[in-house]
Amino acid sequence: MPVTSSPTDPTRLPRLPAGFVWGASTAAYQIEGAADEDGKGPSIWDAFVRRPGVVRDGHTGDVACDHYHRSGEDVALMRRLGLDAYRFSVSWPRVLPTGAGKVEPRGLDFYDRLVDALLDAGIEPTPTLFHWDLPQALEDEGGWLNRETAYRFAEYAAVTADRLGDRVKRWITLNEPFVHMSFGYGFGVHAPGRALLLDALPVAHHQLLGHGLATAALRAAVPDGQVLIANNCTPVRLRADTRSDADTAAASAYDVLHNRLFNDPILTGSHPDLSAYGMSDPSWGGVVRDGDLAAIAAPLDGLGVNYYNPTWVTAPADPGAGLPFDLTEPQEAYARTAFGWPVVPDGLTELLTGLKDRYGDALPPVWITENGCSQSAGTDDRARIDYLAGHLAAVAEAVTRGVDVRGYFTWSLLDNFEWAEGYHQRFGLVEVDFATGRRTPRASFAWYRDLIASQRGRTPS
Ligand code: GBH
Repeated sequence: MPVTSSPTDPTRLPRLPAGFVWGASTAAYQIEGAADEDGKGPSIWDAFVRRPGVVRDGHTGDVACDHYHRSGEDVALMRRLGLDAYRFSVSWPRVLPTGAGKVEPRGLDFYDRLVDALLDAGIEPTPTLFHWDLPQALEDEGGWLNRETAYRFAEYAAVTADRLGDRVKRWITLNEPFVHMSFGYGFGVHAPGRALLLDALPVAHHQLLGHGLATAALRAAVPDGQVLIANNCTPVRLRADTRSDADTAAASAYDVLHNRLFNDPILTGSHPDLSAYGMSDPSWGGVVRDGDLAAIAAPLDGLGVNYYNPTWVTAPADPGAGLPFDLTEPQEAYARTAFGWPVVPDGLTELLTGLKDRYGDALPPVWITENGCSQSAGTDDRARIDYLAGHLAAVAEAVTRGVDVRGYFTWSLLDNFEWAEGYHQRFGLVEVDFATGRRTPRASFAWYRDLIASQRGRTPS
């Protein structure tokens, strides 16, 4: 059955505003491989994946999609899709092998060539400066628990923008500082593998400070550039059978930790009062210094939002022990991705209108910087088409309700190294055979290509 006769016919999706930017996302450690080539230093992920038992089947990103050697082929795929923009990340230890000091020109050369190839293909390069692959040398000094890392991040931003800023005009500082803090330092399921629970909170502030200082560095290096951050945001929901005051308080606490801890400082210039939600950290007072919030709240050109699904929360079974909420499951029988994540497109409308309600005029234009789903191997990925169609309709609905959304980057262009899941979760519009590196576009690839063309009012070629 041809894709165009299905209910997800791309020509029948609501029209996004003129000039809407259509994109796809990837990240350095998840696709590049070439883990120690051309002078690249080790990152915390190069170290973490070597610990026994932390990544399913001991997979590593040593080779991944081998994008470092196949970027020409990958840009050709993007051109076939008709992408307006490509969001990739720059590997900090490729540019600065020990995180600071000596620059590795071969690392910058790789991104320089990639940027030129993208521009030749009419695709806007949209780099993210930090997608979790901190140079191991900085981890040895405490990583993001150490305030100094924020200053090193701004120096790295300046070096990278000095080289690419004549051609790259839209920059993203951090990817999902919440997930890096909680998975990396709170629970230890991602690099650097520290399980500090709420003692990880300084990692939030130091990443935000790094964002603010890097924003200033990017403004100086690229005066006509735009700066964004990509925050992982989730609407917080309660089950119908758990709606006591304690449940409501738990939902507020989770919203503060996941969403507001990272959006409030940037958009309003103040941290939410964590202690009012049962999350005090004894060191927090000393962590936040005079002037930090002014740097963090520097005006942004856009807020990047990575959305996968809502989060269901209840009051903690054991109040007083650990966190002031428990995560739970919805009662509704939602479709599930291969990862087991519920498919809830209206959660994206709820999230976007909720941001507008909360921040009002302080909310800059929003960009969906990630959205997508994992599916089992094979190229007939109808469930992915349903997922994307549903979520794009949800974006269109939010636009109708007054949210200024400027672009959409699907996660992901390629199957790739899915962190603790290794190569077991496949998020790509393009299937990758990791034994050979062979790329095979899926049904969703043709669908997304047709969607982009029809949104532009053209017949797909
Ligand atoms: C992003 O993180 C990353 O930026 C990207 O690198 C990654 O490959 C991609 O998403 C796919 O994972 O079990 O229902 O509670 C996403 C962060 C955190 C979002 C866990 C979904 C759990 C859903 N994710 N969350 S659920």
